[in-house]
Amino acid sequence: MGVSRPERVSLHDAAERLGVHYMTVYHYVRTGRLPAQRHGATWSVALDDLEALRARAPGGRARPAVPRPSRLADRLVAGDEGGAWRVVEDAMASGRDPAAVHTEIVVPALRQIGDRWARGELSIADEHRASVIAARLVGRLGPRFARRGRHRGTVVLGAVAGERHALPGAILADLLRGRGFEVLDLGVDTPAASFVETAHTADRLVAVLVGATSTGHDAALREVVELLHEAGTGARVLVGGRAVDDLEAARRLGADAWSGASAADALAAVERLAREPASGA
Ligand code: B12
Repeated sequence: MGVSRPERVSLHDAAERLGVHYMTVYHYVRTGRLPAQRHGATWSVALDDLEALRARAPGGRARPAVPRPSRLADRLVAGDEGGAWRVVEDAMASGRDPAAVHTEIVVPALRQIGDRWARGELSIADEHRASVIAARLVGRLGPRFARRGRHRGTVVLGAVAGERHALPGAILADLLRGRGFEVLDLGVDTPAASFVETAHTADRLVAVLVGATSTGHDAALREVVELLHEAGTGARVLVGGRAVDDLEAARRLGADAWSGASAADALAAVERLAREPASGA
């Protein structure tokens, strides 16, 4: 006695009080935004928690807060594709555009998963399962980056032979598409000659981005850069990705420039090149 227990209501009541559909409240519960208790087949929520949710939303209506990357990381690791996609939807409902979903939520979530793997908290199997779902999310978001009208020039992008991290390139490709560039994404494990072949076919080539995420691919990076320069494509060759530390490392690999430490850096580097007249050929 003496401790007052918070009053609880059903999800239908909660939906009415928030002025949203029942499924929206159910979604809040499933994604952890609204604490709930299960009694058999039904759920109840505390009025205090409902008020806290309402207080976070402008106008008193339950507008989702920007989800934390850890929420996405948890859903990815749990193998919960539906829950992971709901995190993306919540981010967009909270006003984030698809580019911000990538840079503020998907990329940090993937990095958290890598850190957890490095600390021994996740197995390689966990990481594989999580990245398959992440790839599906990236695929679902892809069409939202399409731009109409004449493109601003072409970027050829790919990860070198031996490199299997596909997500960094796929994400960067979409961010570039969102800025109006045509992107020819060669994916991972790309033979050096394929970069050259693709660069030759590109319409108004702005740059070739050659990347590696895990270390140990310097020889392959150098080979691609050399071949591109020798082939007379006229391409400005940028190397980047997590495995290339800085401009000095990029120069040692023979590149014209470094694409930077983040997606934002890479976008800025390509934007700069797009404003300059093309060199040579
Ligand atoms: C998912 C993942 C995998 C998946 C990849 C699945 C896929 N389809 O992509 C799988 C399970 C296959 C995998 C395998 C391995 N992985 Co792994 N992986 C990751 C993880 C968790 C996320 C990678 C990712 O997508 N990151 C998010 C991206 C978007 O961020 P980003 O790398 O910073 O990329 C941005 C910039 O680099 C930038 N960028 C700038 N310029 C350019 C230019 C180009 C051309 C590109 C492409 C990008 C780019 O654009 C990107 C977009 O923002 C990372 C952890 C981490 N910190 O990233 C480990 C990580 C990269 N993996 C690691 C390792 C060790 C491995 C394995 C050796 C062992 C393992 N863990 O299974 C193998 C090796 C595979 C190989 N030979 O290539 C290490 C690498 C350490 C190192 N020093 O090399 C990391 C850092 C984990 C860790 N904490 O140690 N991995």
